[in-house]
Amino acid sequence: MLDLKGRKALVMGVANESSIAWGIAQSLAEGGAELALSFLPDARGRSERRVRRLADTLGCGLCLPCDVREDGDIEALFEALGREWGGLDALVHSIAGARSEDLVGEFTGVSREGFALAHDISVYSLIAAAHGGRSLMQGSDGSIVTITYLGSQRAIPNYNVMGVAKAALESAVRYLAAELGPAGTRVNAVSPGPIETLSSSVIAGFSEILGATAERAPLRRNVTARQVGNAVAFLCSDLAAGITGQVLYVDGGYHITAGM
Ligand code: NAD
Ligand code: IMJ
Repeated sequence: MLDLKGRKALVMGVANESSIAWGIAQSLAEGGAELALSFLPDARGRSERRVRRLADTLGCGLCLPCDVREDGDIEALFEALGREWGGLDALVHSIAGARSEDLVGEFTGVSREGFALAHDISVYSLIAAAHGGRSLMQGSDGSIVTITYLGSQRAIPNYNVMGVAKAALESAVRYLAAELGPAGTRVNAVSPGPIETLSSSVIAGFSEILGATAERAPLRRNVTARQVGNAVAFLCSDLAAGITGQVLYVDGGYHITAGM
């Protein structure tokens, strides 16, 4: 039985109710975990109000701002968790970011700055969070989970610099798993198929991508954020005690197919 009672879990990356991170938070809460959410703050406090309203529905009192481009924000986040909880059992990273102009057209046109930004937000942030949470997770059979995409392995139209960043993210999962394993911390990634969220719905032709994916996937349907959340909850639980350094596809089997 999946049981996360008494486990303390941080979920990074809830922007709104369609965020994959929100599906993950719901699944972890259903498993009995106590939650903290971190969000990207904005000047007007709008995202904070939105995320707090969602957190309240799960009885989650800890909503903490964290812009992962800021070392000080990451330090402050884990300081606050140390103060409030004194330990951490699960850390979920569901964050990506690139310039919109780098997610369309020619990959060779990416700028040095655009490349660095995508890797800073989407890859370095996982390493920095693992570093920040490391001492809090020590001795608790901790679990770190990040969210990747098939564009790390295949040249998917327009995914471009994010594909390179996701390949680096999956490699970081393996290096983190190797380093943190001796302290009992497991590190894995979940790779969902396309889901309509803030980060995907702005992509040109996204509804066509959803349709084509559902048609070709062995399960003949798209996946939901809750299905991703359930896989993350599994990886955070003792049911996955033997799994680390892995990329688990939650994509209806799409990645095994070949188009002809
Ligand atoms: P989303 O927009 O809801 O989530 C992305 C999150 O990243 C947001 O909460 C955003 O605030 C956060 N973020 C961006 N820059 C940040 C910064 N500087 N500091 C802190 N947070 C920052 O979209 P989503 O689709 O739920 O994306 C979550 C993860 O899922 C991403 O890693 C994405 O690559 C991955 N993913 C998405 C899909 C999809 O089709 N939606 C498929 C596979 C993988
Ligand atoms: C993103 C771009 C191109 C093709 C894409 C995607 N496909 C899918 C996505 C096929 C599924 C969504 N995805 C997996 C992502 O990781 C998206 C990351 C992302 C999206 C945006 C959009 C708005 C913006 N910056 C972004 N940075 C990262 O300004």
